[in-house]
Amino acid sequence: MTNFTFQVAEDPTPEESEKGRVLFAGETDFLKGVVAMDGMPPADRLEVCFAGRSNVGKSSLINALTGRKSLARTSNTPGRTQEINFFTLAESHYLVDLPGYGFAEAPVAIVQKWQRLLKAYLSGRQTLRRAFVLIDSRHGVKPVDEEILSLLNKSAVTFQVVLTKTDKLKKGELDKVITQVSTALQKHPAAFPEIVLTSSEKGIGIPTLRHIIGTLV
Ligand SMILES: Nc1nc2c(ncn2[C@@H]2O[C@H](COP(=O)(O)OP(=O)(O)OP(=O)(O)O)[C@@H](O)[C@H]2O)c(=O)[nH]1
Ligand SMILES: [Mg+2]
Repeated sequence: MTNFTFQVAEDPTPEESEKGRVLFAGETDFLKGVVAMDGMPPADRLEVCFAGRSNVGKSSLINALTGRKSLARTSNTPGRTQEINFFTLAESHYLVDLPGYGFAEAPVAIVQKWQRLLKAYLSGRQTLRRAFVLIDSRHGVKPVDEEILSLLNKSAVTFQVVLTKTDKLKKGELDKVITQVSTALQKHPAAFPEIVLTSSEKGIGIPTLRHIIGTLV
């Protein structure tokens, strides 16, 4: 077993923040929703995706990053995002909102279809620079998250864990979940060794994530 140490991503310096801000101040638009690999837009620019369990806050995070309240559709109903949604950012990036996994109430056939598409996407997209795997800070890494982490590992896609909804936790609780997540990540060499703490609701960690996306080449 590898013995990486995982750290909480530091806040960017004012200059770094500014670069991230400028990137995300660029025009953002919904491009298309994709249900099959042959519907993917051309792989002609840098791409990052947001993966995670249903209801973890993927669409909310895209809205917080872009500063647009309803660019990506959010909902209290798990399983809201059912297609792979492509958003353009400043003509240089795609932001990709993935359907949530681990939604027990969806029909089996639908779940299998999503899983196949998700696998094909994660293992076959040349321009995918980083997958952000969102983990609800109240729950930590669950067995269903392990599946996606293993898939990313096998596909050699660098992934970075983003803890969501940290506004719901107390300081001590946050430390516990950081330890749990770090331990779970030990066995995944494709894991980027920094964890990002966020709250889309309070804007926590948003400049940090903008900066990280801005530094990918
Ligand atoms: N308190 C709090 N609630 C949040 C935060 N981010 C998202 N939520 C809530 O969590 C619920 C799910 O958010 P979504 O962004 O739709 O989640 P998703 O991961 O896109 O869900 P699916 O598309 O169904 O997989 C919504 O009710 C959001 O308002 C946050 O930072 N803090
Ligand atoms: Mg969604």
